[in-house]
Amino acid sequence: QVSPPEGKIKTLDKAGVLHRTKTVDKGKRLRKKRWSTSWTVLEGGVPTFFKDSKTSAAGGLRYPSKLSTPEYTVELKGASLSWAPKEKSSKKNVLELRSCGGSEYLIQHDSEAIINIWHKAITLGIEELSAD
Ligand code: I3S
Repeated sequence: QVSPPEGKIKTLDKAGVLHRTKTVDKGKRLRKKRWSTSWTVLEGGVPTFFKDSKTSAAGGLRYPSKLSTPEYTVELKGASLSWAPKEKSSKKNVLELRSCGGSEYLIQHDSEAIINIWHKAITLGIEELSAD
């Protein structure tokens, strides 16, 4: 069969400006929490965080006129996503993403509607990439 069966691809592609910070790097807790505000793309279940830039920070939800370079991607296979407990951040709407490689990231947006869509999209990505 040439084309994949209908409904096979469930991942939701998304892009937007998010606040994010890495809190644990391969099992090692990072001493200083530094939030970045940057363009984030989720494509084919792979999230890519772009470098913090004036363009993305000031651009709001508009597509940035000049994309900065990707900073890192996160492997969603075997990852888990949950709402971050209060002690992890004083901000609202914070998601905690844990990769199977032992790294942890916080992802935040002031809009509950927007963070809910990211929650759904990343959860679908994890399910899709971690299946069988
Ligand atoms: O959990 P923490 O360590 O209180 O996180 C806050 C600090 O990292 C702070 O940086 P300074 O230590 O340079 O002041 C950040 O600016 C805050 O955003 C961090 O807390 P929230 O609750 O916003 O994640």
